[in-house]
Amino acid sequence: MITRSRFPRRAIIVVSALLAAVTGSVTTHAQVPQADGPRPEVCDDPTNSLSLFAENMGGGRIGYGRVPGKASVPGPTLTMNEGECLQVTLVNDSDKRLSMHAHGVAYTPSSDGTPTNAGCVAPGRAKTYVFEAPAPSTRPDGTVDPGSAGYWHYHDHCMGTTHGTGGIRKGLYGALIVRRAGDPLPDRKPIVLVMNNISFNNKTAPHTPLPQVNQGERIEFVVIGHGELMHTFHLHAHRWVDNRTGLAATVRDTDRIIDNRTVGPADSFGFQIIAGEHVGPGAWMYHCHVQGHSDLGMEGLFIVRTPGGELTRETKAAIRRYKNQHEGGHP
Ligand SMILES: [Cu+2]
Repeated sequence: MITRSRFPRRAIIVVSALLAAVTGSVTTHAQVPQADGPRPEVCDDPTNSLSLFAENMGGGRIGYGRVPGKASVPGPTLTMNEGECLQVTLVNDSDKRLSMHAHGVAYTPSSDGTPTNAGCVAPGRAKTYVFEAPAPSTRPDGTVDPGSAGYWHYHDHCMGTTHGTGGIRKGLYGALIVRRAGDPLPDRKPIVLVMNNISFNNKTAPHTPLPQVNQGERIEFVVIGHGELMHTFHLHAHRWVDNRTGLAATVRDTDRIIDNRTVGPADSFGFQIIAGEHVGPGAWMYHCHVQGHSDLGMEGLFIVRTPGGELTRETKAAIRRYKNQHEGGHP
């Protein structure tokens, strides 16, 4: 529920605090009149808050992490539900200016994460960003506000250039999932694959992710593009629907069913599959289908174990062959 705030934020905090003192609870979204013109309809009180720590990693990489010393590429997957508001405090433990810029959600200029809107964080400093995931609704004119549910992402927008080109190149990116009420939840943490120049997650085979899951589990993939190149993402032996969730609404659904999708810079999509459905356990390749890119190492394995969690002999042999094919690959 969003409001047009008509008082400065400081006043809203005071009002909220007073209400909390009186009623023992905090209002989620203050409703106050407007004095100084319209301002963006972004929440004032977060539903959830968390910290991200950006820091230098090995191999010239820089990543985001949930706790100091645990940065990763990609950074932590952030998840919101439509209607929620997320506050993220970014702590810059690296030696370069950086930020966090989110796709798909709503924010005021101060949470834009760009140099233009003074959203960068100097080394040793911290900054708090606030993001809202609007829910769909009907506007007064009868048209539809589509909401914000989707497979989105966040990334640096300050390092190297005003577009964060240097930060993205070094690994400052991650997935942001906004769910709609009723969306099915996966059985495991989402598998996030970022096609960043000639790499998945800044790695080439055989160092790309090799996620292992059990046959029959509901598995969620999030695929994101970054860098300078156009890619195509292909997953072997599985298929999904080319829509918001990757899921068919009914058995008569007419949306296109695909197993390969174009991914340009900052494109993102996701889907859920049942691991090994119709095909069983195996080492199932995922790769960029631009042939020259896959030949340069843009590939990995989606490893489906038996329902009981065992690797079959055939799967083990395939993993060995895959590793042998890529001996000497770049870490
Ligand atoms: Cu490619």
